[in-house]
Amino acid sequence: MPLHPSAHVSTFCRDALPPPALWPDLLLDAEGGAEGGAEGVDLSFPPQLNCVEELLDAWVARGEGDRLCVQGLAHGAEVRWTYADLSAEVSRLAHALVDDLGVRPGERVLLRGANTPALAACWLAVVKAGAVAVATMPLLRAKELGQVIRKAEVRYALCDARLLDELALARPECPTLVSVATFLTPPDAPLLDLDALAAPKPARFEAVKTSSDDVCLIAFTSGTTGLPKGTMHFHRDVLAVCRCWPPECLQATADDVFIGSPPLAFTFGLGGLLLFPLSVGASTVLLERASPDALLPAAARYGATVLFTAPTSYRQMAPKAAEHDLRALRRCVSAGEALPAATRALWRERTGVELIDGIGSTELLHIFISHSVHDARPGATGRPVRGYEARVVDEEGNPLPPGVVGRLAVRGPTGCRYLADERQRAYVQGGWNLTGDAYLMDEDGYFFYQARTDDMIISGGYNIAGPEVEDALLAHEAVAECGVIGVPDEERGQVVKAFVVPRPGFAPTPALARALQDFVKATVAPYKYPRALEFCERLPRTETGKLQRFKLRDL
Ligand code: 3UK
Repeated sequence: MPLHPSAHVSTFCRDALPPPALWPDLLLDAEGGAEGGAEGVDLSFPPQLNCVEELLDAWVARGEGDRLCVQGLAHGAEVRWTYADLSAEVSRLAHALVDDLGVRPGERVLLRGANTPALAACWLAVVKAGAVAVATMPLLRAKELGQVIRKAEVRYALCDARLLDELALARPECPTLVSVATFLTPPDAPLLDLDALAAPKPARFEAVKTSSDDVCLIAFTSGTTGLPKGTMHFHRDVLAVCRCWPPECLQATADDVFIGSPPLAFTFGLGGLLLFPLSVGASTVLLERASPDALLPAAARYGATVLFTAPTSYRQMAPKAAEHDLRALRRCVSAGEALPAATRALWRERTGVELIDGIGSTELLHIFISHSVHDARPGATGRPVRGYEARVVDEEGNPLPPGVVGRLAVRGPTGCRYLADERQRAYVQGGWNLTGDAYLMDEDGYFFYQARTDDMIISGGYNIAGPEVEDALLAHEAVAECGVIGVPDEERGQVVKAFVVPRPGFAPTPALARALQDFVKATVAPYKYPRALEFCERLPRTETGKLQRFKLRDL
């Protein structure tokens, strides 16, 4: 499939795309792809497309500019921007980027900040100006920032003034980075203040006429080994994910108020807290701090109706949910790691809301297997989202029958394109994206997560999935959180070991350990029970809520 003529002046992104033979199959309608898309979803895109024009400016053009769009804090004060406000702000910023910083189409612009209206405006301005947004997690340190900047040959950085230190530390090692501007800059600070540059600019900026297959964002994903991988996504990919999962599974309307915790630098957060609300004309609340303790009161205060966060966050919030007025809440989405059936049940019991689980990945941009509130099945992630196909395959890539555990393979309108990375060959094989997850599909086409492929525990000849054992433990009243891994064992190869964080009021005694082991034996096949069990105060997790099993193994 030939690409449309690019509007990029910097050809870096096209040059860094994987060779065509290593791309995944793309299921798009006519124009773009050979396969044809799904019924009921428009996956055709014009040759020329700037996704910000569609997501933001189109609402103003349709006379909906007065609708509430973004809420959050700026310099400690509440911000309430309408679509017209945000559109004007984005235009002024885009002028500043082009006129003052010299940003040209196709150049990479790093974004660094916690979730705020200002960060969202910067992201949209970069993309509207035809440049490429490289958003980074606020907790990244100089070393990791340097890796990202060098890999994506980033030329400009837009940084929340409060997070400048680590970026400044990285800078000497980053020859491509020519300028750093700040937003949310304190008055009189000796910094290149982006907002001061933008303030006098016109409130209209003609979006750069990018091609629908020009790259507009590079999202970095870090595994446990090697340099972070940059995944490249097009303007049309941004619209494709808005057209697939949200209408089918989330069913949001223009009156919804979105809120949640995932950073905009994590594509789960970018979609859930920016792209999806804009795509339906709804509003979004961007919180700098969204720990479970902060999220509940914020959801109540803003009257949030749609919530996005990770499974552990739902589990931690559930006991306190009754203390807050969450009557407006109608959709709660869980992703990032497996949702234990116990957490689903607990959240429903405490809030009355059935969680929507969905598996997505940075490589595929957003969720590709999920369900609506009406067809949730405890323990299952769901079925392929329309527009996507999924199957379970063996080592050679052959489909396996229902009920058999194998590797998850997915394809759809979006897919993996690593920036100049040999690991492309591992993620995409025979046109299918291999996510690295072990799954099984039942007779009804529901997909059941087992474990990460490299995390399957093999003990005494049995294959055991840690998350299943975790699920069993989580049903016990004494367990706040837990993580299950395989540890080396002379006799059995590996044995199942559980790390358990006890709930307040439960003492971490040998008697409790034995009670938990017996509890697991009584709920799942006894050979799966944790022969080793250790209590701890907290579990190691990433900024995106994922359990770091490799750290448990190193303990
Ligand atoms: C795991 C899940 C079971 C799974 C993501 C929604 O998590 C996201 O992207 P990442 O690149 O990680 C991808 C991997 O995370 N995973 C995610 N969701 C689930 N496992 N059940 C789930 N519901 O191993 C997957 O391969 O960080 C999630 C939307 C956008 C995203 N980027």
